Amino acid sequence: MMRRHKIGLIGAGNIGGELARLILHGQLGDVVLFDVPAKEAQVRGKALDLEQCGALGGQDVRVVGTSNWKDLNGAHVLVITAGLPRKPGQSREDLIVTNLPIIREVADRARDECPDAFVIVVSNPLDAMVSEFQRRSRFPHCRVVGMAGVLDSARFTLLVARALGCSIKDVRAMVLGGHGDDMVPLLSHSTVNGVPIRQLLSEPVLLDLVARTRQGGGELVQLLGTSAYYAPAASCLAIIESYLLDERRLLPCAAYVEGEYGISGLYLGVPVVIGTGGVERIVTLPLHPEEEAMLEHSAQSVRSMMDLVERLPG
Ligand code: TXD
Repeated sequence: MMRRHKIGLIGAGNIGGELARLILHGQLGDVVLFDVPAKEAQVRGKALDLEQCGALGGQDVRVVGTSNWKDLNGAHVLVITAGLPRKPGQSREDLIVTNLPIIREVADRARDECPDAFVIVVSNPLDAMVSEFQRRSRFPHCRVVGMAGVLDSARFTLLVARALGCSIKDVRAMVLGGHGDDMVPLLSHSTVNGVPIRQLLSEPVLLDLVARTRQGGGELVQLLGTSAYYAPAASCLAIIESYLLDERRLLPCAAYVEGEYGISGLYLGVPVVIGTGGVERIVTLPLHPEEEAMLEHSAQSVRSMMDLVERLPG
């Protein structure tokens, strides 16, 4: 019989709830929705509601709502969205003081309960959170990634498709770097069915698309009063599928670089191959000199955030 996968969602808020629904829909595995004890009843209710959804769709998936880490025992995948989202006017970095102690606690418990899990960190500020999770849990780097690039690339892809009035299916656009306002949408590797977008759109239009991609998260926070969640959940799903189904997709994720792109010793958004081995490979693309400089600048912002993390006790 095929092994049933156990997928733990740490943080059962907007992204956790939507991701649970997507996993159920795709029957990727059983879900454990975990949140703080004060929200236990709510989370159990969410889990039951989802199982009833499965009864309608014929999806034989178990969804458990809990605040007990023991229920995460032996999970194959963990997705961490625990922590506060942004409110209008806040930067991702503003969340560090509240979310850092949370990620530290989660890392300690994950090491005890599911030491073999593949971990996707989502909480903001993303690059600092994923790095701190790995440092604290001591999980191998290949089993800890941060989700941001898949989402930022989806935003860039949509903008390119809308600017050209073409199908989204034909656009391939990738965003690298940290998950901050200096992320790097790669114009040199973005195409419409293989045709470089520089041949299709003028430079001022392209620069506008880059700026709007960088502001994509902020725009959503202004409109919703909190962070986006449908597209972030779908982005997590793409990474989970690539891992569990050994798809070996090339996805931009925050991964630990050791010399790739001339940058070392930190988590940064780079193209990685995700398969059964987790991060199986970091792919080094030839970059335009301007993009290289932007990536270094973005890495510098991540380093400054890491300096801040080191100064916060715990
Ligand atoms: O691209 C990306 N990486 C992101 C990141 C895109 C969008 C949002 N991004 C960040 O994800 C956002 O800034 C937040 O830091 C997280 C989660 O966003 P979400 O929208 O799901 O936030 P919610 O709805 O507030 O859910 C967070 C839940 C909430 O139910 C808390 O009670 C819970 O996290 N929480 C905890 N769960 C478990 N354990 C602990 N300690 C804990 N503390 C809070």
